[in-house]
Amino acid sequence: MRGNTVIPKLSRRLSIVAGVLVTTPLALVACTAKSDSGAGAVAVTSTDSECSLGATTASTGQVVFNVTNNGSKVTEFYLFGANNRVLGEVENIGPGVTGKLAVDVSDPGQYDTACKPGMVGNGIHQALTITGAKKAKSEVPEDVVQAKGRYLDYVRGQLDGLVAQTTAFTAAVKSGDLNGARAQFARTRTFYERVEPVAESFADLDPAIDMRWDDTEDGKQPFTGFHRIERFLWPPQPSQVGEKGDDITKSDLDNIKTDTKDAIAAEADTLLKNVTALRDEVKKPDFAFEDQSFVKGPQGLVDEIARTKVGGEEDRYSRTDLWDFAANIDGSEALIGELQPMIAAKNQGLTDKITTQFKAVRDAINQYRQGDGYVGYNTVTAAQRKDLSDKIDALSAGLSQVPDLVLGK
Ligand SMILES: [Cu+2]
Repeated sequence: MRGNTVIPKLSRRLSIVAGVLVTTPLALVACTAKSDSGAGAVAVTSTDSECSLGATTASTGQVVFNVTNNGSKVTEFYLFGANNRVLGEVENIGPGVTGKLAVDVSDPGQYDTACKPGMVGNGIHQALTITGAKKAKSEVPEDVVQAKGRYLDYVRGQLDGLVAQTTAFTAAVKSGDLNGARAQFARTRTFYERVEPVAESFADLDPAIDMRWDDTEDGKQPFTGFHRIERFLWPPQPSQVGEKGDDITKSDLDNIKTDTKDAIAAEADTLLKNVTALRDEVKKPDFAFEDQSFVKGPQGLVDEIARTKVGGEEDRYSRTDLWDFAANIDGSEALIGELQPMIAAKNQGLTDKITTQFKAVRDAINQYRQGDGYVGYNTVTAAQRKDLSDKIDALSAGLSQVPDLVLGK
């Protein structure tokens, strides 16, 4: 998980703050006037304490959100569909900046949106009603549809691996074989980190499985999943308290008194239950995820590392971050592998560039290999982290050209 994506259940979110009046921009009027086209743009204004939608209804078809951040903190915006699934999100919108989200919405009905100023907590939710006739999804080239099908097979295979490894990992935790559990922790997470674009579309399961302490609002929300167990296996020390990304906060350190053997055994059971639920959901024959998530996945995985992992915040107790980086790159390469024929047919130069950039990142990560794993990330210096991050940024820039290219836009 990229961190900071805790979202409460849909049922808890439908108490909506009513009566926020926003002047409708002219562009919106012009757009929604063509009601038969199904096109519409919703202006969203995010401040540090409010999330205002310029319209509370939109039409089926492509729904565009122009999200302006008038607050002082970086914000995010989400659209949720049935079963609390994330249909689309736009992240990292800085103060004063407008981010755009375009989502194909085929079914009319009640939807939910959220702004998340500061990228922490539950977010500020507003309902959105989608009206109009059921629409076919916008046309996606047939080769992309087929590539997505093959990618889904890969994801399902990884999730089988995740369930098997988590079964062994949680059994070790519960039996008191803590050295065995420590040895399995990073390897178990690899299966999860490879398929994050799919896992993250489950707005309840992803945080429950992979949240960080930072997502708990200093302990106001329950701390669950892999990282809770990680903290039990590698208890933080007072000397680790500090302000940097991979430091431990005081509240986190104080909270370790709740990591009793019984509490952690219960967390282990819940973790296994949640990864199994994720596997079972994705295994359903009618499971689908957004075409946009698929074509943006390669860059999304790489940006996970660049934006929210290279500082060492993900695995701050165990220092196994390099395993996660490598797994994100595995997942990104698996996605690119499926898209490659389409990219190469249209732009061989880009294919070559991406291949070279992947190799540079892989080589950078591989220099930290030790045994069948990696050195502790605490031993990687600031200058080395910067070098890694520069190579990841270059790869991200290359991958950013992929979605429009393969969708033929
Ligand atoms: Cu993660």
